This record gives sequence, C-alpha cells and structure tokens, in this order.
Amino acid sequence: MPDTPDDPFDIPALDQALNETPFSGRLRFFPSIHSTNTHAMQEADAGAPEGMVYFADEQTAGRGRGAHHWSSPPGSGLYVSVLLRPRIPPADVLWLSLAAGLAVRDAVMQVTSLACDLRWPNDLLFGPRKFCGILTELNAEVTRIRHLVVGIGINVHPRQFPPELSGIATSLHIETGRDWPRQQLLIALLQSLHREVLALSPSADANVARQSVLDRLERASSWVRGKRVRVEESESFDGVTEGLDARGFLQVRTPQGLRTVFSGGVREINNGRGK
Ligand code: BT5
Repeated sequence: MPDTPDDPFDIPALDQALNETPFSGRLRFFPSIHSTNTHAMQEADAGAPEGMVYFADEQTAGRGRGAHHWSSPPGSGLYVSVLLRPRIPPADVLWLSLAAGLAVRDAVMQVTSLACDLRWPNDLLFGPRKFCGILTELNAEVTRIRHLVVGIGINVHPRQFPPELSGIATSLHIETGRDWPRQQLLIALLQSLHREVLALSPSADANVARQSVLDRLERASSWVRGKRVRVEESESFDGVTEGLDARGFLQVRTPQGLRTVFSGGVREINNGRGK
C-alpha cells in the first residue's frame, strides 16, 4: 500500500521499555513470516521458554480461527504472538483469551484515547467494523497446558481494505485520521497483557481477577447484553445476549430458553438477517 507511513520498530528500545516484564530479552522480529502463530507454536513444541514474543512486519499466511485468513500486509499492522505456559487447567483458558481482548482495548485507549467495543470472546471493533482479532491456540493434556499462544492482529495504518473486507474491517488510521506508532502500541499491549496474565495466575487471587474480567467486559462491550445475535456453531441459532456466565461464556436467550455459546462466532442480526 503506497500510502503506508514509514513506521519501523526499534528493537533495543522496545526491549528496554519492557524490562519489567517477562518479555524483555525474548523479542523476535521478522520482516516477513508465514504466520507468527504457526511459528510460535512450532517454537513452543521445540521448547522455547515462556514469554517469547514473535512479531512481524508482514504475514504471508496470517490465520484467523478455523480456516479463516488474516490479512497482514507489510508495514500496516501489528502481528504478534506471545508464548505462555500458564499453570492453569485447560478449562480456564477462556479467561486468558478474554483478558487478552481487554489488554488490547486498554493499550489502544492508552495510546489513542479511543474506547473500542469488544465482541465476545475477543474481537475488537469500532461500530460494526473489526480492527483487531485474537487467535488463542493451545497444546494441552486434559489437566495440564503445555503451552498457549496468544496471537494478536491489529490494523494500524490501512487507509482502505480490499473489497471483501471493506464492509467489515477498519483500522486505527481510518477511525482517527492519523497514524499511531506501532512501537508504542506494542509496548502498551505487552505491558497490559503482562498485568492481565499475572492477575490470572494461580499465585494471585484468580477469583478477584476473573470477576474483574467479567465486570470490565460488561462495561466495555455492547455485545454482552441486549444484542440480537446469530450464533454460528455446528447448528446456528438466534437470540438476544444475556450476559456472561461464571466461567466467562456468553449466554443467549432464545425462544427455547437460555443457551450458552461455547465456540461459535457471534454476528449481529438486523431486520432478521445476520450481518
Ligand atoms: C481472528 O480470526 O480474528 C483472529 C485473527 C488473529 C490474527 C493474528 S495476527 C498474529 C497471529 N498470527 C496469525 O497467523 N494469526 C494471529 P477470525 O475471528 O476467524 O476472523 C477472521 C475473519 O476476519 C476473516 O475470515 C475475514 O473475514 C476477516 N479479516 C481478515 N483479515 C482481517 C483484517 N486484517 N481486519 C479485519 N478483518 C479481517
């Protein structure tokens, strides 16, 4: 994209800014890579330590959930994957995934002063358009997580999107009319993520941290309550969102009763049609 600004990363300065987090000394930058998540999962399998951060200027095969693609052109976004080895049961991973969304929201607010919306579990939007997606991938036994990779893609500089995304995607530039340095966003994001992960760790008071995640999502997200949605799981259904349960799952009121969304994508319904 010719109108993308020059916005390089200064790795030593980044490292210095993160010196009070476990990410210091563990930053790996790639001018171009297939997918930072794929790479992080491979490195994790090979024994890379917790706190490794893999980020790239461009992804040639950026991935979303399932078989979805994540558009990751050079110089225009943050594409970052963080390797964690949390000592929590796999059933509790949703908390980290929800907290990652809150961490991005907090970072964007710190840097741009803009408050964005959150669509369960962790899409970040301005109005109906998404500017950040998070892909959390896991390698686990039934009771133990071997490793977890939290992959975050943020559209920072794009002025426009290809036709297939223009109706559903936005960027920080489009929302504010100016460019924001990726370096500053990445620092704020990793600091914020560190705080969230620490709060949810077994040594902290996880119940307090979980309640805080629930409370902040209730306040920040227009999707948690009172939104007419279509849930696309193995069998799709429509209803109105009715808060999160004690495990962090979205509740949807349907004519057949209250249903829990476990894995599906959630879309708003307007005039009876999914959008
Ligand atoms: C996500 O998937 O939203 C998770 C995206 C995670 C991307 C990060 S980047 C760093 C790390 N490395 C990776 O390879 N991935 C992670 P999902 O909810 O499935 O949304 C994907 C859908 O969003 C696509 O099917 C498109 O419709 C749309 N989309 C694709 N690229 C987009 C973009 N740049 N901005 C907004 N929407 C996009």
